[in-house]
Amino acid sequence: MHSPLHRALALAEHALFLTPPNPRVGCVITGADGAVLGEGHTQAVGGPHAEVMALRDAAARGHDVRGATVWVTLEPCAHHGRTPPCCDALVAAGVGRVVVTNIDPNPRVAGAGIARLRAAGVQVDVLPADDPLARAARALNIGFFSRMERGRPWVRLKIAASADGRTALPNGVSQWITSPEARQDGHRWRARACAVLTGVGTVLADDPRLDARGVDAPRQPHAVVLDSHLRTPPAARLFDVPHKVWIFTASTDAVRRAALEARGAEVISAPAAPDGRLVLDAVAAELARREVNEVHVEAGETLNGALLAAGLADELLLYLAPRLLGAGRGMAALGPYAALDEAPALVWHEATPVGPDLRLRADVAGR
Ligand code: AOF
Ligand code: ZN
Repeated sequence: MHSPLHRALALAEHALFLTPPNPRVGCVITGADGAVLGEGHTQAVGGPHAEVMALRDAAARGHDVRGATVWVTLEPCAHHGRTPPCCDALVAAGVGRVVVTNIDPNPRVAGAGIARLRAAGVQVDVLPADDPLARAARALNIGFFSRMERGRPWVRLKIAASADGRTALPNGVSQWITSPEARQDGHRWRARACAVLTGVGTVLADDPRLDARGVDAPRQPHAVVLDSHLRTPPAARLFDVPHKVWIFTASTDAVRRAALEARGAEVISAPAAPDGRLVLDAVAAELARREVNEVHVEAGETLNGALLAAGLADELLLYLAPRLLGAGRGMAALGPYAALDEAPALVWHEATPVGPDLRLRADVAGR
């Protein structure tokens, strides 16, 4: 059955590039006859939430929302964050019922919004967690849920490869294995992330800009470089883009640090393991502390392998080209394993043609 929650979810999807680090939330208000009185979605961070946008929309259309039903894709907030609590706005407006897809995992909300609505006499219904709409609303904000529930971002590894999984020829040539259509699609995935992350090896080899281009996105993800020894060149192209640049390092070289800071980077000290590599768990925790929900990784096989081995890679976003390269670089430096069950397992959940290529998505199965 088509419920107003489907419309609310579609509104939330419209906010895909807009709201991070806030979750994308949609809200529809219906009258007794089911007619839509108002609707809206979360605005850019610091702006109004979905419920407030829907209440304003109803007011602008001249509708009375007393006794109305509110359909919203996340529990209305109960806290004073950058904006006042939505549950209070709904109570003040006199709505009769609120239907929510998911409880807000933010510990400052986490059921308190629902409790306050009920205490004010508003009927509140929450979908079961396995309802397809609840799942879809959660998936839309997978990074927000990850940050709130696990204290770390949702990490998506984007890899472009040949059909036999090669990301570059033995001589290093990798541009362009996949098509312009696949590359453009990849930019949409960059744009929805809070951060685009790579390793210094990729910066030195490819000089990527790490921005989202050709996407109608109102904000740019942060660019993050993992750079143990501060080898990022101050002339790197990623500095030419109007995004924040965060460089994680274990180096204490003040001269290099100053040169990068002069280019606008924030240099962040992180612990290193005895082998000199950054402790990835610490980097992930710091990214979450900085309100990073989704991390879009475009790195080489070393960092991809390290993230997978550390259990920090949650999802693969693969673009496979219709070409066989034979010898060449792989997707992720892992193993060698002696048994199949030692190797990370995946759960495929999407296969879509993009131009001449295939986009494949898989979750990394927890072990
Ligand atoms: C809602 N409706 O549309 C969204 C919510 O700093 P603030 O005031 O913007 O609050 C951000 C928090 O509000 C965020 O972490 C999440 O818990 C919740 N997001 N809540 O009622 C919305 N986007
Ligand atoms: Zn709110």
